[in-house]
Amino acid sequence: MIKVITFGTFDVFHVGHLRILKRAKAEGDSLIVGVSSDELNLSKKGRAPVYPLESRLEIIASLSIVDEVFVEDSLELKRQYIEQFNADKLVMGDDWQGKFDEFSDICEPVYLPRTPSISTTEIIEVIKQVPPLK
Ligand code: C2G
Repeated sequence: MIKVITFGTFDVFHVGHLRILKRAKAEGDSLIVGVSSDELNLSKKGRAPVYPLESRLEIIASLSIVDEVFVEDSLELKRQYIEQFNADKLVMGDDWQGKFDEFSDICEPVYLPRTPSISTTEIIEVIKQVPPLK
């Protein structure tokens, strides 16, 4: 039984998020997802998420490939989360390449290629440009 853990904000859920979760699940037998709190997102990205934590948690928890969700309150608690959930692998997109290698004493870090040409930031920009209805 290989347990996989991954982390993210998953704001304005899109196909890039879905694909990384599918590929994370395929790395093992069960998938545990840490969803960033609103405060963590604000401190990481300098803006509040569009979808509040409750909505983001509900979306992720409803996916059939996801076995467990929890709230990621701080980037500094990663080691604790990995131990708490007994994770064998930590999967992240390659925008985090090498960033979690310090945990290789307790689990295997795996970095997967991001889906090109889609991001929450870009979606927000595109929506901003939509002209108002006459
Ligand atoms: N992702 C992807 N392809 C995209 C966009 C995102 O594969 N086009 C992946 C990211 O690499 C990440 C996951 O989707 O593994 C979630 O992305 P974000 O919500 O942007 O997560 P982030 O804010 O980077 O939070 O402790 C780690 C952080 O909580 C990660």
